[in-house]
Amino acid sequence: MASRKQKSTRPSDNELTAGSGGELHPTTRDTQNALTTNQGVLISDDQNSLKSGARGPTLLEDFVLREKITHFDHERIPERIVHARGSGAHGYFQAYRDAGKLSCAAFLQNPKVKTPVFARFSNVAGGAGSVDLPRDVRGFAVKFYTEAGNFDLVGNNIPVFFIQDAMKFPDLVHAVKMEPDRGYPQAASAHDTFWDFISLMPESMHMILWAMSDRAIPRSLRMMEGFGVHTFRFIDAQGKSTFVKFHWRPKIGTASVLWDEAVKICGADPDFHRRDLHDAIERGDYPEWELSVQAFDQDEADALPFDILDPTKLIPEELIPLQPIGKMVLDRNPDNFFAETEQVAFHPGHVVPGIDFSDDPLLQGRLFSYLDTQLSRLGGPNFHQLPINRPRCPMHNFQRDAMAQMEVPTGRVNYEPNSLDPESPRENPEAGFTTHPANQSGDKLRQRSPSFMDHYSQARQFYRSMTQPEQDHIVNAFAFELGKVETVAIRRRMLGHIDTVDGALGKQVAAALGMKGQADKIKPATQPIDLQPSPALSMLGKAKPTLAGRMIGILTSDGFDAALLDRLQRAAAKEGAVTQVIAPRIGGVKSSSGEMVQPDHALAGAPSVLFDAVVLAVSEAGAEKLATNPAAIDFIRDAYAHLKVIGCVEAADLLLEKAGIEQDEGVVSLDSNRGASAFIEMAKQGRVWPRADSMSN
Ligand code: HDE
Repeated sequence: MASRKQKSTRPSDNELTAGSGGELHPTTRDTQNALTTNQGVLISDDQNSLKSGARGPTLLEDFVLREKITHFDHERIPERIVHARGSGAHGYFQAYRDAGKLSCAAFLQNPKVKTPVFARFSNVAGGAGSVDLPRDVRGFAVKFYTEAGNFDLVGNNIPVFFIQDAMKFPDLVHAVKMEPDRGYPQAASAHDTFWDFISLMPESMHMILWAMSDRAIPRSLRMMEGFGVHTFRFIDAQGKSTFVKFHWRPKIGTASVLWDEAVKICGADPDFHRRDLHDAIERGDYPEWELSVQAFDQDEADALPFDILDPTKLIPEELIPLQPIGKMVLDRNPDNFFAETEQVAFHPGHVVPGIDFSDDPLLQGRLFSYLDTQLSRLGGPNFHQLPINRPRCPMHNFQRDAMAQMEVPTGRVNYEPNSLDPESPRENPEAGFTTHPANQSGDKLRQRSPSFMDHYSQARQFYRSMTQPEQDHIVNAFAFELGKVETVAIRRRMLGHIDTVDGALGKQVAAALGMKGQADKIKPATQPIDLQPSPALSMLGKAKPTLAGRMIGILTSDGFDAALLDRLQRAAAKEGAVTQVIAPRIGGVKSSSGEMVQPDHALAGAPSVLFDAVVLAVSEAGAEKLATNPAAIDFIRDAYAHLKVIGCVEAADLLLEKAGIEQDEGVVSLDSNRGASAFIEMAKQGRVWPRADSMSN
């Protein structure tokens, strides 16, 4: 056997051995890149298991093989029962100003302090390996590592929830997940068990309207709003409580994809959202959100036409405005997906002095559930010691031992009170967390408050607050989802609920399903009322022209105009957009000046659904070739059907013709010198909505 090459090197922490006189001296091996077992034994051969003879059986004695395989066998931990598929990033939160009037929370006091955060965005229904763009609610969870302990704001991208009481959560989740006998559908609510449950739970109607809206198919995790959903409390230094609702608003605005895009993106790039977040942070385009609260007292709460403890209701911001309190910037990708994004353990019960709970019965149930789930997901009660979960402030107590203990607590004292160690941790009545002394009294009973009984008014308000395209999408979403429901009685029941939400909506959905006049008659527990529409609920209504963070796909062919590409790239960069060059082949594309350009994508792997706007920058000869390429025709047809702005050189006319496209205001000529900027101006407006009408005529 060849002798092991030995070098004397500087010792590392885990490589010191005690020498004479207690002195530590280095072992004689190169630890920089030595492959070892988990016990630190150098490995001589990582290619072959130990066998009895070169062709003989493997020996049980091979501890190197067994350790490696055993570790591998246990690499996965149980995935989250909901929100299994998620993407995370590090960053910071910075308060705009001292929020002491509302809350004494340490991280809200000093605008100079940047509090580290870790955010995780997630899908709810699908497994960890499912796709990014099913129709689904998105989780929006943020862990603030504050100087007074960890605060987790575990919210969603929709401000209300399906159910009012934690008792129904397991049923809801069972109903939406794959059906238990057949094991499908994965990551999809369009099946009988989900709609059966929903049709029997009128309290879910408000959330269902949101789930059928564009909110459930976001364009990017960076373009989602986030909500704390429940009413929480802020507590000031004097102990005064103010109710608050939390809101996150993305700096680059909200945006969604169309349903047909969502379906196609799931095939073209199942990691569309995860990649988008990762790439944006890698290129220094850091996503940013503003955190606001709606703050109100008991009198204001009492004046609202619904109960602030009911998580199926929101407070229109036209009634109680948003007060911005700070911003979150995500500026660092995780180093390791498993160690950070997978092992991060959020819990709405992780609050700090200055923040407290309300009696919302859904929140109360969550306060039990999250700690409990971490025990089985992360293997025991020491998950707070994992680097991603550890508080960044000092942490001392007498909790000891248990599975996966990673600390070595010292000393004789592991109890309190004690007299043996005066330095050991003690409680702090002044600065310690004190629960707001809300007065509680009442009979013990299992009952839903009568103040929770109006299930339709806010659903109606939501629908009536949408713009026309948004309303159309809701109709289409219902038609798609209910179209997948096999049981006719469930469809009829749902049509009855939708009718109760809004008669016109009900008619359109029934017509789309070919089920006119078949809606069940629903008898609401409380008759719905007509609330004032809330324009702030519409994403399109409040969208500002922008290309920030958006992606432009430029389809090229050999002989493309290099100067035009340069103009486009510069104009797009000025608006904060990213351009990507697509070519027939990944090996390269030759510009008109003979320069070989390395494209970002081959056409076959870059359908137009991956971009917000597209450009056809082809040469005449290139257009002729592409005219016989189905991927090129699909690229254009889809871009047009998805109401995208299309920039074209004259040579692309042949392709437009082949794709059967009628030129409209959204098809912008790039042939003049002003072409690139005209295209950018048009693309900033977003989708070409009038085209939807002309296409449906
Ligand atoms: Fe969750 N939820 N949830 N939830 N939730 C979990 O915790 C639960 C609810 C939310 O990125 C689980 O660690 C109950 C509302 C997010 O790791 C679990 C109820 C809202 C995430 C759990 C709710 C959320 C979770 C699964 C009703 C929005 C992902 C794994 C009483 C305000 C956090 C885990 C992450 C995850 C329970 C309802 C948001 C099982 C019992 C309402 C963003 O503990």
